[in-house]
Amino acid sequence: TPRVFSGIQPSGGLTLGNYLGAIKRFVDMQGAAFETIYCMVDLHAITVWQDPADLTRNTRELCAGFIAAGIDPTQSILINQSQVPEHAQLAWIFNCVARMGWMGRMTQWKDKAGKNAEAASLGLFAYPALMAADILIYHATHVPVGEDQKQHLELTRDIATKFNHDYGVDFFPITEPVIEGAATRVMSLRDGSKKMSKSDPSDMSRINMTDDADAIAKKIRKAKTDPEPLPDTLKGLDDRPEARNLVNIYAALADMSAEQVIADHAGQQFGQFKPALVDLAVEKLAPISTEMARLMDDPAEIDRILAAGALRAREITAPILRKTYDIVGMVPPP
Ligand code: AQP
Repeated sequence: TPRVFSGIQPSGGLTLGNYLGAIKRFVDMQGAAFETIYCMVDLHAITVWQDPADLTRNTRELCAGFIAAGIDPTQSILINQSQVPEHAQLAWIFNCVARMGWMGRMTQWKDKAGKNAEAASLGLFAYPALMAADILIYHATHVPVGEDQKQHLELTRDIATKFNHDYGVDFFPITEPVIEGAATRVMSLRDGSKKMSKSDPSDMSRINMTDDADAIAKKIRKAKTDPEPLPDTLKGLDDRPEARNLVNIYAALADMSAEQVIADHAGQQFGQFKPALVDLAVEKLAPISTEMARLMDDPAEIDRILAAGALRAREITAPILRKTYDIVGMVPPP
């Protein structure tokens, strides 16, 4: 069976963008067709400063979010990155395979380091090599992600290709990004040209997975739109990023295509469409946030789930790391 790996950073609360672009699709891939491994990537999170107590809490809350959204920890392997040391060990090897120039071209690096790259952490620069290691330490072949991760996945392929070529082996697979669905790029509710992000300073720009029904309703009601009614074809949304975003969110929440949503709501004003979206969002998201809160009441149980996941993961990662060291020429331990 093909193996799926993906991760999310515990760098703040989960957003609707993380849910629709990632977690909901992780749930869809769970089942007989794939072996699924999902990860809280805490080592990635600390590439920018994280308050230690917040990091612990956010990691547990992310785990609760995965489970509440439908990831079954007995069916999928659910892990916290730092508990499976082979991720970081393989990342070092990949730091020596990847080239400075490749990393310097990453748009996420350029965006996050900004104008003051001298002050950014070395870890932020090396981020994509760790991400390649996360994936390839499982020989994963499929990686479901949002649109923003496409470039990092291309780099993962480059690293696998160069490693295989340099050492004359056919060891690491060339991974396929899986960027599908109506909401591969959920945009900010305040600005249709920016992606919805947990680190946006404005809380009104995003829906958090912990928001209650009132907060969800308020944010959607206040979401930026234009004065035109909804068109009768998708094409009519081409220059209307905010309207397009709300249609995409509706489609992804309802498991419909954006075309279907337009067909059903053509000609409606936002005064009509937004309340329909509020109802749908509350119906789909409220049970998840309630379940997250329930799970968070028992952090020891979450820790047990993560520990069990790490044991299962290491059955896969330890032999792959051993083989990698062997290929590289490291003297094996007795
Ligand atoms: N707005 C989005 N639309 C669709 N998918 C998204 N993802 C994130 N934002 C959107 C997808 O969620 C997964 C995990 O992302 P992450 O938390 O590891 O990193 P990120 O992309 O940096 O997420 P944020 O929310 O934007 O965090 P900050 O603000 O800390 O940078 C990925 O699959 C991503 O594509």
